[in-house]
Amino acid sequence: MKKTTRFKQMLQSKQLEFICEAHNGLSAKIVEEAGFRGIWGSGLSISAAMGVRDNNEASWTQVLEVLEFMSDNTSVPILLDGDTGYGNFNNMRRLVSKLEQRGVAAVCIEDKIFPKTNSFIKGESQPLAEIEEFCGKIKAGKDAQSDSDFSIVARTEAFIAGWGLEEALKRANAYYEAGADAILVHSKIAKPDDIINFMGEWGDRCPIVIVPTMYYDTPTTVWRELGISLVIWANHILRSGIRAMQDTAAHLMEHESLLHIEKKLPTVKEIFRLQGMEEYQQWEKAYLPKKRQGGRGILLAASKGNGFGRLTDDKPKAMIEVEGQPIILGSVNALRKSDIRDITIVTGYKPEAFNLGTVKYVQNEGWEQTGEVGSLLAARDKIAGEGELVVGYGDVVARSFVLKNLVESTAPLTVVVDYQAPHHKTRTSIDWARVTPERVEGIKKIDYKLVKVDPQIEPAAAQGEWIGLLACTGEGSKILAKTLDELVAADVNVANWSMPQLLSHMVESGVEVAVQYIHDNWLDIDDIADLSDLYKF
Ligand code: SPV
Ligand code: MG
Repeated sequence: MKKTTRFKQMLQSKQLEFICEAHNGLSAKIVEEAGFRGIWGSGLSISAAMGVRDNNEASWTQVLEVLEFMSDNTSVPILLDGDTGYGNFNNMRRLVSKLEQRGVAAVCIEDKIFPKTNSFIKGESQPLAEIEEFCGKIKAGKDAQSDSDFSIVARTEAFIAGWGLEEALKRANAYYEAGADAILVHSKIAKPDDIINFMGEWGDRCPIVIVPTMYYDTPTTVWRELGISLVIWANHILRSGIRAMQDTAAHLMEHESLLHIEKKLPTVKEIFRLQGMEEYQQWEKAYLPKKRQGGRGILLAASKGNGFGRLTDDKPKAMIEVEGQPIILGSVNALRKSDIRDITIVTGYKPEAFNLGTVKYVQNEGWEQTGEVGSLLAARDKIAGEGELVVGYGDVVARSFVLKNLVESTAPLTVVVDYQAPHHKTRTSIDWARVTPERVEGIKKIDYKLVKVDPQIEPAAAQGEWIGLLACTGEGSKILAKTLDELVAADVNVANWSMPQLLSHMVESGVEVAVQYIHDNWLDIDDIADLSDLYKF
């Protein structure tokens, strides 16, 4: 049902209805969620929320913009407090059509002179509009509406301005005859007498709306017995918000701490809920290109490193700086470039030397005894997950395209193998890899699978060197985690294993590990001589 129709029915129904003030998109949503079947777009509250007075200081189009947010954010009808209609009959015509365009169900106009002042400020001194002029405005509004269910509520300020019952009745009747869908009778006294007297004479000519701000202690049963159609709680959401904001601001100023108030405040998550983030995320799934979830990286950097002399007195080799940049930072940055943002470094020797900001650290307490898998186990919590996982060494630096290609691999597990072990160094231990098919066709796209990684493989029998990088898809990360858990449960002292041992074991157990071939474009920093290679890298 249209909002206009619903509001009209609320006015015309025999039961007493309530609507509640709101002053922006957020408060409108809060009012709707509380269960109100309608919203009062209060002139006082909207102007106050803008930081201006209820004296038409905000232009009518500025009010309209607020109304648009309120209307877009809710499904219940809104009755706008349209003050005097912001001018004469012609302004009223334009107002009505603009409100209809923005999904506002109804407008209330009051018989004062533009620019008005709030009814509770020197009410008696405020002039009332000429009855005929005001009736012309009502007629103009009714003629301007294109939806026959749009409602115009005519508000008389006769009691506010001190004119009394007779004038109130005269005006109400004239407005009703001019076509108003309901009459709002406003009163500023602390008792319900004006309303009771008015209703005694009015009968049921047309629906009556009241605003019991001042006579708030009148029991609701009185309104029912009088046959009031609609009660407006006109400013109470704004007032409660003001108090809450004042309290919080004062507390923060005084205590310089969130400690005593944080738990009492709505969470940031609650803000997101009110903003409708869930709906956004559903559409995001439908319309945004499927983006990989930012994955996880684990860099194993527990060892001190033996070939660096005094350089590793106070830091592990991964933190030795070349041109002001720790070795490991190259890997961290390459991971980040591949959208791997959740990076964990497994530390061991001198963990306090790591100072890389937004990465996480876990310490392998047994780093002096364990093998690389011991370090991997220290980051066990980071292994299984939704996005990709990259496991690498803190002392291996690869160009970012190497990582990017690796992360994009769709195979559950993928390793990078240099098909021609670099000659630039004299290493004691090379992680030789056997790969099938054996014939290495340059870097052609062939489905190469790992057979084994082992420094003991005869160089002539190897198809290349594993460069120390392993990537897993979400599925692959679960396979890796399961393998590790089973090995731990089997009590085979897997913590002492090297990564090549783990990879070879997985392949032997039937897990497929894909191979991406590269040549060069990576460095393994094992000793001081390698640092000069890094300098040139
Ligand atoms: C408003 O809420 O802006 C009203 C009601 O017009 S009152 O403030 O009581 O005049
Ligand atoms: Mg008002």
